[in-house]
Amino acid sequence: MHLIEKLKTLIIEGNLAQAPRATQEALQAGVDLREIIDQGLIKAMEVVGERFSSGELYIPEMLLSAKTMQASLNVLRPMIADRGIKAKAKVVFGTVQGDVHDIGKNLVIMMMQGAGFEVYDLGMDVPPEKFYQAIKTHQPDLCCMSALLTTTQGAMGKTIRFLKEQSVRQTVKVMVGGAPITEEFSAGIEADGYAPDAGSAVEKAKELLGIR
Ligand code: B1M
Repeated sequence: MHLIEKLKTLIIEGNLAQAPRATQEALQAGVDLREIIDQGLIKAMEVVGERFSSGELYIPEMLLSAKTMQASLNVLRPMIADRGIKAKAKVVFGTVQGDVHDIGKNLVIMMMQGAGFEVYDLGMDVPPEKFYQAIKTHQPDLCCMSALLTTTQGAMGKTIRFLKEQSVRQTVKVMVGGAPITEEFSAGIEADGYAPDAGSAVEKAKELLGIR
């Protein structure tokens, strides 16, 4: 099997033991770094995202694929730094103020990293001021917020209002998600987009940023 196809299959299967070795093999065989990332890692996570969204894969399998992708990415990291390969987009991401649920956020972040995004993880219980500071510091293309409680989803609107007051709202797209969040809620707080799960979150982010 072609080395890239082999690597892609290992990531889809979540084969944490063999994928990093296959990544090394592809490098040693002279496969271009960009091709390993785009056709191996990113393509694999696209497949995983689609299968998760369609209910064919479940959270544990998706987490394992994401971990496998990250292990492969770690093999490539020194070369990526050397070559100065640019991320597809910059993202700041946090679970909103008052909310400590971060499993879903972490999953979405792993999928975004799999898609070639550079993500700054602000953690959980993130107040509006911290989102603002991160936007000032990192100048991201996208600001992502996650909320799992009906009592904390209001903090998303509060954060967007704060970004407006500080005059940075127009510099960044805002995407929201989490179990209680709906399309209507997202529109009501004037977010730019909403996604129901980790697979579609990557697709939505690309759509918002005009990335194909
Ligand atoms: Co909590 N909890 N919890 N909890 N907890 C829920 C959410 C709850 C539904 C359980 C229940 O009552 N049935 C309920 C919320 C009720 C409500 O408000 N409607 C609840 C409650 C009430 C609470 C406490 C208040 C309990 C208490 O103390 N009395 C408390 C609140 C603490 C706080 O935040 N201040 C609390 C605490 C906790 C733990 C700390 C124990 C733990 C969190 C650990 C952690 O995250 N590190 C916890 C857990 C684990 C859960 C459940 C069981 C699982 C949540 C989860 O991780 N799901 C949850 C019940 C349930 O869902 N079965 C529950 C898996 C995860 C992959 O899914 O986070 O939905 P999810 O993420 C998805 C999508 O939503 C989407 O993609 C992800 C992957 O597909 N997504 C995005 C998420 N963010 C996105 C962002 C995007 C796009 C998509 O764009 C930016």
